[in-house]
Amino acid sequence: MGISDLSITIEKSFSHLREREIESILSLGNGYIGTRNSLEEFYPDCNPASFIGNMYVQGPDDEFNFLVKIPDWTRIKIYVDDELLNLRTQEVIENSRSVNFAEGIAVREWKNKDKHGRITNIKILKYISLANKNGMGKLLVIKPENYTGNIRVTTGIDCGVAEFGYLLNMNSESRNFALVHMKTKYSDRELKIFQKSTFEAKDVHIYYIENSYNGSYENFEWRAELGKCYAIESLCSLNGHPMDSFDKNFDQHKAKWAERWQESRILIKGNVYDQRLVNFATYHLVNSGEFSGNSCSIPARNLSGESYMGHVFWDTEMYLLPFFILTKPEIARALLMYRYNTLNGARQNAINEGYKGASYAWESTDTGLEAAPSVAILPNGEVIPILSGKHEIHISPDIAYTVWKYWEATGDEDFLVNYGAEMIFETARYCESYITKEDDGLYHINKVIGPDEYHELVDDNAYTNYLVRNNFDVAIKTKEKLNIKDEETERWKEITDKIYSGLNPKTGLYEQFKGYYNLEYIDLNEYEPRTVPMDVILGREKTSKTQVVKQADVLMFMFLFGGRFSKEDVAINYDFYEKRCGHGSSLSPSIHCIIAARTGKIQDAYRYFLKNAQIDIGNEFGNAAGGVHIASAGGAWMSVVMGFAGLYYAEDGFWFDPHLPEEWESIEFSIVWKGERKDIYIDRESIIAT
Ligand code: IFM
Repeated sequence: MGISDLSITIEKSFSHLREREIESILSLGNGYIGTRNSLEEFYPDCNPASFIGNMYVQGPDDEFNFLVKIPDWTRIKIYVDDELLNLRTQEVIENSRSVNFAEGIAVREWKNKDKHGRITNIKILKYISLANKNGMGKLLVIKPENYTGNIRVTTGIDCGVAEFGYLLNMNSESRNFALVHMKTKYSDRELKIFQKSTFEAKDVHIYYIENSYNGSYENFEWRAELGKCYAIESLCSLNGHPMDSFDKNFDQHKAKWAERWQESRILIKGNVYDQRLVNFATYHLVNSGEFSGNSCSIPARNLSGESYMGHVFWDTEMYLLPFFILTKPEIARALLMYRYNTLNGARQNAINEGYKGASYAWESTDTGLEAAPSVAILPNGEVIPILSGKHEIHISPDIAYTVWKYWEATGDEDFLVNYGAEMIFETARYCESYITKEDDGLYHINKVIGPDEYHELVDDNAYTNYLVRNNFDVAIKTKEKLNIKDEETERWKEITDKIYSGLNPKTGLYEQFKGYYNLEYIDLNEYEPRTVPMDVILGREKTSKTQVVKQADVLMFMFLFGGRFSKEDVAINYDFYEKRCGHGSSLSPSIHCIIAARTGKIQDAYRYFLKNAQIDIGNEFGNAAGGVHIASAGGAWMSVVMGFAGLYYAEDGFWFDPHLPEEWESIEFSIVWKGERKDIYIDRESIIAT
């Protein structure tokens, strides 16, 4: 694999073991449509999949809904004198796949020698438009290198990969374009995918459409002359016939990517590899966000794979929103509007659990109703309960936190007054109904799961309590802004004063939850090097009885509320918890990077920066096949901007406390602060914001 400045290339790419991982890493998207980058002619090892951000389906026997795999618009088959070109059975002279990050284009170069010695040069470009929410395109260029012969290209939309249990094929009869028309089986929602191609060559050719249950294809047949290039341009679109020309669409898409790079790019001087890692992350962040929001959000694996079934987690608010708030606030607003639009679902969750206000779903879909499974089946067949849906309640105050951070950075009063306030109040009401006042006169939150999911049903998880307290805090501030004085505000004030925190003022250390210190200490070094998470090595039960932490928990809130803690206090907690963290989640290393950088432990920070930024490229967790870990892309951006550049912000301004890694000479990026774009330059001597 080669990663150059603004592209990533996978050479000789047909490896059975890595194929599905490559499809994720090289995926395309625009926040509304997402497509895995599969080999267009399809092999059994491939897992081609496309998703639409809000197209969730649920059957009568399903516990929850999930993003459905839609038909594959990328399918192309090439026949030379009726022989299908196939890189598994014929000689592959060259086959490489890349994504040109700068323009959001997937590029495949394939030179194939068939059994008769005929060499065909093929180039395929694919894109999902960043300028047009419903648009996709593919360009095929074919050149017979050493022969003249008959070529047939079948290009279109394949239904074989779609989930027929959930989609009904309406069997359209199209005449001069390809069209797949489907309906969701249980909700009657329509889906149409069109494709119209143009074949520029003057040569006489045959064109026909083939429609069947398995798909809709345009076919081109012609006599191809030795050494001549033939191009077929295909415009695809959702729910409407593509009207524009291929060139116009393609140009708009490329122009939009150029604009978004301008707004989002981080420049690192001094280390080319690190620059490339950050570009990789930025590419996926931009493609995840553009048309996301309002009716859909960004799933944990973006729209690039089936893991987590397209469900949306706290990952979006805590790991992706910082990037959007500071580089493209309108996308951040749309993503928060998704939470506003699912507030009724969150209210229903609270009622279902016997609480008040709004309880956001730990795993959210289009309705906001809880979509976390209640059980999972382990590889050994054991069925275990999944408690996160009922107990990982920090998602609600996490959303309130992000609403407030969005308001701090943008000053968007309209959003706060008309939408944000309601979310903040409703989540505060939920927290109030969950919390209990105990005999010690303090407020406690019992039986929760914090970010560290190795320890379930714990009391007074420090992260949850801190975020809940902040939820009341921002609710009180919002009420003050809106001139609301009422009894509930008084109650919330009392809770913020008297909520249990787990802090030992003498040592500066937070206990992750009550009783954590009594658990068995495990020296994680003894298990290194390891390729599997600690809960797999020790077993779930045993892990829960140890101090091994799955991911940043105390360190997570110290990151979120950075400006409030002294460096010494942060360092005390880092030294304690870093030793105990097994990084069983991809969300963990980036937060360790930021905390280490902020406390001046640059070598640790750099090590964690690499660990995080290589999660997908290096398949560090072994599960990239399930889709890109989009939170780790957000974590890479945060590591540079909030870690090494040391950006902090509050309502009245932003500031930097940089700690650059040894090899980095400078960092440049831009942020939007209260509607104005600021260019930031940081090196060892200066911090310049213009
Ligand atoms: O949200 C995360 C969670 O913190 C750890 N398990 C995976 C989820 C989705 O990324």
